[in-house]
Amino acid sequence: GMSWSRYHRYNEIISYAKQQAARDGMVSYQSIGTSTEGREIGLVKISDGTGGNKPAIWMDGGIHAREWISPATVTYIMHKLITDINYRDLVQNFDWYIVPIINVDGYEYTHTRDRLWRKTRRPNQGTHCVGTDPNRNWGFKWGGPGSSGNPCEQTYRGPKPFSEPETSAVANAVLARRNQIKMYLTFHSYSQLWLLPWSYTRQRPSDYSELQRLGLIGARALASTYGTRYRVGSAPEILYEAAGGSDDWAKGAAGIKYSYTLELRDTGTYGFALPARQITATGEETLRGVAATARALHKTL
Ligand code: 0X9
Ligand code: ZN
Repeated sequence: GMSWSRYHRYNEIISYAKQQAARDGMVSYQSIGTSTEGREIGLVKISDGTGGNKPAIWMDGGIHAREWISPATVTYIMHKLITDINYRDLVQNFDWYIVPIINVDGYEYTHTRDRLWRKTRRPNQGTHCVGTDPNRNWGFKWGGPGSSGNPCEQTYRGPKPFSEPETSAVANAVLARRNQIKMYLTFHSYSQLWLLPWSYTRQRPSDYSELQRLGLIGARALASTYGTRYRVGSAPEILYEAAGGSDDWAKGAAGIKYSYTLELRDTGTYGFALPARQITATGEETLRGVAATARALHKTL
């Protein structure tokens, strides 16, 4: 099993995912690519296996290395979808694709060298500064506002779109299932925000009110669990403008209508160093938010 009382290393999370796949016929595991340092990027599929693909929901975590609550929460939700009968409807109505950690090298680096590392670990040419911001590296409106061309900055976009093997692997896995995936959810921390498209521009997409409707349903269900309040809105309106993120790419390039970034707990008391004793509560409230949004999505299909 998995303990929720501490944050786990990359190997533990991947082993857990593989164990679930070995034990439960509803769960499968595959590698979708390899990081710069040679780590496997794992994708879990949860599907009740009545043959044929259903509408699907994609969830990923750990784009940013230091945001430990993200892989922990995604793993918690995965665990509940597999084991808790209260969420069986969600597995009957949707296939779930889950990547617990995208930036696997960066995640390990935050455990061994630098707790506050954010970027990937690929060396850059002509500088000693290492890494690319994997949430400025996606190939939709790449190079726009809020991204840097300087490899020494935290928001370095990389030398070209999908220069990082990690973002490229995830993008290819999403594209291969683009017609099946109805919602894209990516988990970051911190600030307690349910972010709606777009992030690259202040302009709202034409379906903004529909995206906002499902976001508000999620945020309300999340808050009703332990009172954790989220703000719902686009990044330029409630955070900052930033181009090259996975959320904008999922909507703008992969054509997935419902695309959201969740910024999990907290609002700054602990920030990225959220204590492990908050994993269960964060996992539980986020699960309820995701479940409510997924059920509302199902009604629209
Ligand atoms: O800046 C980011 O990538 C995210 N915030 S974080 O503190 N986790 O780094 C916000 C991402 C919002 N979406 C896009 N900018 N596309
Ligand atoms: Zn982040």
